[in-house]
Order: sequence, then C-alpha cells, then structure tokens
Amino acid sequence: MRIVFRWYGEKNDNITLEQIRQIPGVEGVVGALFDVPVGEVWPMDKILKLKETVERAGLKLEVIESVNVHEDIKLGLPTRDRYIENYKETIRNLAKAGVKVVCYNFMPVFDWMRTDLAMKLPDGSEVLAYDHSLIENITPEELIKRVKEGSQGFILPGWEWDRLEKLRETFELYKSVDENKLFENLVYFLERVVPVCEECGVKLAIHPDDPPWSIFGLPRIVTNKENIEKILKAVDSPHNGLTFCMGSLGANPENDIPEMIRYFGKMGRIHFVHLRNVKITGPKRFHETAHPSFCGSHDMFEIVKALQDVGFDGYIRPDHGRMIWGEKGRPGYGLYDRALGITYILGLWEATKKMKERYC
Ligand code: DNO
Repeated sequence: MRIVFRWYGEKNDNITLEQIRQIPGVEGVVGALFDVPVGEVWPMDKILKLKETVERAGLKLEVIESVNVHEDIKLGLPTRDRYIENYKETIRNLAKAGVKVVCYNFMPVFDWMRTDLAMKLPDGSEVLAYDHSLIENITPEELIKRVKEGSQGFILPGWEWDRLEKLRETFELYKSVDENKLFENLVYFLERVVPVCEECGVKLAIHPDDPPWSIFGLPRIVTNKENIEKILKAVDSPHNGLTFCMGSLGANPENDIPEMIRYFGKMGRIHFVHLRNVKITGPKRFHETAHPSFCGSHDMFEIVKALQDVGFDGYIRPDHGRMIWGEKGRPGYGLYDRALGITYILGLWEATKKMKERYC
C-alpha cells in the first residue's frame, strides 16, 4: 500500500508540499492540471513542471486525479472522436512523465454532489452533507449556486463553472441518453483508450458515482458491484480498473464494501483507493465524518482488513475530511483531518498486517 495525498497545485491549494511531506507515511501527491480545459491535451511542459515541483519537495507524482472526460464523449456525440484522441495523447504524455494511475469519472454533467458543504457537527467541525429530499425540491441551477457559494472561492474538483453555465443545453442532450446508452458510450471510450494505456503502462481507474444514484433524472452507472463488474468485463484488461472510493459506494447501505473490495481486489482491478467514513442518517441522506469507525456507518477495520487480505499494493489516499481547528480551505480538503485520517489508516494497516503474519 502506498499512501498519497491530494494536492491542487501551488496556485490552487493553501496546503504546501512541505506540510504534506511531514505527514507520516505519505509518499506522493495526487495531482492534476487545472488550467487545461476539459477535452484538451495536457501539454508535456506543464506536466513536467508539476512533476519537478512535487519531486523537489521529496514527493512523487504517480497518480493523477482526474483527467476529466469531455461531455461529448459521455453523450456519444460525433465530436467525441476528437476528444478521445486528445485523451489518448494526454495518457501518453502522463506516462512519459512516470504517471502510473489515472483516475477519472463518467458522471453526466455533475461530478460529486453535496447539498451542504459546511454542515456543523456537534463538536463544532464542519463536513460535507447530502440530502436527496433537498435535490428533489430545487433546480440544478439553484444547486450550483449553493455549491458555488459554499466553495469559498476555491476551484472544486469537477465543478468547472464555465462548463456548468451551459446547463440547459446539456440537460436537453441527456434526454436521449439513458443508462444503457451511457454504458455503451463508456465502452466506446474504453475500447479506444485502454489499448493506449496497455502500451504505455498506465492504469485507468474509474471513480464511482458520488452519490451512487441518479440525480436530477440524469443516468449514473458506476454505482454498485453488478454495474462495476459489467464495466470491467466489457473491456477485460488489467488497465481498465477501479478507483475504489469507499465513501461514494458506502453512501448506499446495500453496497457491501468489504465484500466488494475482496471481489474486485482478487480480480486485480483496484488500482487506487479513497478511504473516508460517512454516516447514513436516512434514505439517500448522509454526512461525512472523521475516518474512525465509531464516527460513521462503516467498519473501517473490516475495510482495511479486506484490502490486506487481497494483498492490495496500490495507491491509497485519505478522502474528504472535516474542517477542524479553525482551518479555512477547500471544503473536504483541509490538512488536519486528512492527516489524522492517514495516521488512523496506518494504524489499522499495521494491526491487520501483523495479525495476519502472526496469527494466521
Ligand atoms: C471529490 C472527488 C471527485 C473525484 C472525481 C474523479 O472530492 O472525489 O471529484 O476526484 O470524481 O474523477
């Protein structure tokens, strides 16, 4: 297991590489270029500059999150081929710079979705929260406004405001794309991109839909074991893998997280893991919490044990944390609670590993 930490770059993050370097166990950062428009090729010079900056701080840049997929690819429009060619070129460039895993998602219009970016917990900390009943009563425009106001001026991953301005048009186009069509469009994309990944040694890792159900009537297809298996088998290559985001999948109590880890882990298809806890408080209603089991609805011991049992040796990062100790920053991506998350994960990892070595 290799621990990495998401970092938004010198201009976009209030957390420094020097701070990240001091968190025990962290080997590298999960980075991205945020100034390249979605669909365009990531230029080699910009990738190399990011790599140099990261390496100068004694860290590695082996995981990218995300190279976002252009909406025309998800919609299956005739223009998609141009964007797929660009995607392939980006993968080649990233491989040349030593990147091993590329995380992406295939969620229509919106990336991750929350209805509150700063819900207060009784201890005074703030977390991201979701309540589906609120989504049912507001328009997508109102929701975007809410998220923008809660962003505190930070770029939020996957929420490109200019792209979201064309909302009406995009929703119109999605009227003819149901789950089957979206799946076909994903397979079309994978059939063309995975061979390039095989050639240059990059592992593609799809991120589950967050939350794992349809919102505003849009199709979502990376939501449970059955759907994920279908995607992995449609293009049956180890380079067509998964970012196992347990918080996303874990918002639906029907997803048995340790079992899914065992299943996809044994297939060798989990390349990247996001660990965080959520507290499910009702149907399609949850809020995020600190990482430990007693804070949320998930047994983190069982989850780490499942990773240990399948011999997981890929990358793992703490996912969203709370805002604590007066820290101001990008919602979900503060320094302190994610660092606490890492030490907790390290503790569980050491314990499950030694138990296995000594008692099994
Ligand atoms: C949110 C993140 C997502 C994730 C993308 C991957 O905080 O987990 O934005 O990076 O869905 O493409």
